[in-house]
Amino acid sequence: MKFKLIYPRWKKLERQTEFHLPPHGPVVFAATLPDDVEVDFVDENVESISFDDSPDFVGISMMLTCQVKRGWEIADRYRQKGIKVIFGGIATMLHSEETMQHADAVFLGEAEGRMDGVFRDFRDGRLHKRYDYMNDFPPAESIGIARRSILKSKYYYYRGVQMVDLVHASRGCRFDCYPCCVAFLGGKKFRPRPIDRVTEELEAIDNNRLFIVDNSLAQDKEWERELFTAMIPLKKKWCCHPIEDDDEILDLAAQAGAWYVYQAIFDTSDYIRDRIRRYHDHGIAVEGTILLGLDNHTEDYIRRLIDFLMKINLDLAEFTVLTPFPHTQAFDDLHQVGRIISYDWNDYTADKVVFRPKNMTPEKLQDLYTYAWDSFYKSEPQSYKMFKLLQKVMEKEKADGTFRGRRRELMDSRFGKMKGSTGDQS
Ligand code: B12
Ligand code: SF4
Repeated sequence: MKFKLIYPRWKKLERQTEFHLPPHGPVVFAATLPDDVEVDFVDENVESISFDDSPDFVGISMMLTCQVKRGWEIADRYRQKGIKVIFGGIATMLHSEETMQHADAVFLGEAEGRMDGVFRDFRDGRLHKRYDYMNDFPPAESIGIARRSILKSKYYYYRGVQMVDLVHASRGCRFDCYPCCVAFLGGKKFRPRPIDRVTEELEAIDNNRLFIVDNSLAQDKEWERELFTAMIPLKKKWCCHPIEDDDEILDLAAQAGAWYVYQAIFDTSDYIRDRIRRYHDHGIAVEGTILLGLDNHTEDYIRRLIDFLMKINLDLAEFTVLTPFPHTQAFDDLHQVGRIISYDWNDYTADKVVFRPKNMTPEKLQDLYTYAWDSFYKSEPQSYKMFKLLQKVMEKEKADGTFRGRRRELMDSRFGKMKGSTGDQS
């Protein structure tokens, strides 16, 4: 059966250097499909969709709120041709009612162990409108090796440098932060995958540089200790969300190849200053993620926050504005008191102000957002800071003999990787 799986395009942050990472949800999902399903994957961020074909069944995988309207348009076109469409992924769960208007089926929840049933229903002509497995999580042991062979690897290069491959070692998050919908999606329980399954997957990936996309690695010290210890012999280099603030764990992470972390910077405290310093002490770089527009933010506060960022030697910074994504506390609070000014999901890119801030006008916050990017990258442009970060990983690779060389990268970027070298095990 021919199944066309589509990942709709979305608008990247206005000020961010534009590059594309290989989508993760679709490849993890593809590993759950029955063996006889032939997958044709299109990432619309890197190639256009040809609507001239006639697949047996279409799947649309949506991660972000700013993808949903495009996802619906794509579905409408296939459904006009009489082809059935199923939606899944994070943004499908966040926008399920609206998405149902454009779907033959919506799948809510994690796909492991469920696709044989869904595809049987499709073949038998009794596809359900809604498959709801929210809060009914499959065992972490059932998460297979992502089916990366569906990706067209030649697209995931930036100026001849291969982008990181994505992988995850756990699901769920035991924190429940104000602007975040992860508790709604994956529950508040930390669900680690068995470490041998993770290392098996890491070994199978033909890319030395990875992005471990887990919500936060700082959820279970013992697990981190075991995971990093098991990763040391693999000599991979990776970025991730926060790592436990503990010298022994940071040291193990560095030995296991921690390259840089995305770390939220929410105030100008000594705690934050020291947190960043401790990563640096262990040779781990830091990309600060800074959310602007919280209720305690005044113009003066934001300006001071940016001055502070310059002093703590962040390697990179990514600024976004508070965005009330559905199924977050932020959405409930702002919606309830009528402070949301746009419900157009295309505006929910995290660089547009879609609500009325408490201490300033929306226009002022929008200006401060631009000011933040401009000020931080004034003395050293973003591309230069990115290059310095790349140099750091190359130094680490040269030190342990894993450096692939620019020539090989350039060949791969032009001609794609040799067949069979994508690490797919499915
Ligand atoms: C990785 C990631 C990214 C990567 C994505 C890279 C890539 N190419 O994939 C990057 C760094 C680009 C990114 C960017 C952003 N992200 Co992000 N990201 C994530 C993260 C951490 C993991 C997503 C993931 O891969 N999960 C693992 C996969 C395996 O799970 P999954 O996709 O749900 O797939 C499963 C099922 O859904 C199902 N499935 C998937 N597809 C399909 C399809 C069909 C047909 C079916 C049936 C089933 C199915 O099968 C899979 C296996 O069970 C999530 C948090 C999270 N835990 O989910 C946030 C998250 C998705 N991001 C979020 C946000 C806010 C952003 C940003 C907007 C802001 C920011 N800076 O963080 C930016 C985008 C800004 C912009 N305009 O450019 C929010 C979502 C907000 C929203 N509603 O839009 C999340 C939920 C985090 C949060 N804190 O709330 N992100
Ligand atoms: S995923 Fe990050 S932001 Fe969301 S609840 Fe967990 S720690 Fe907080």
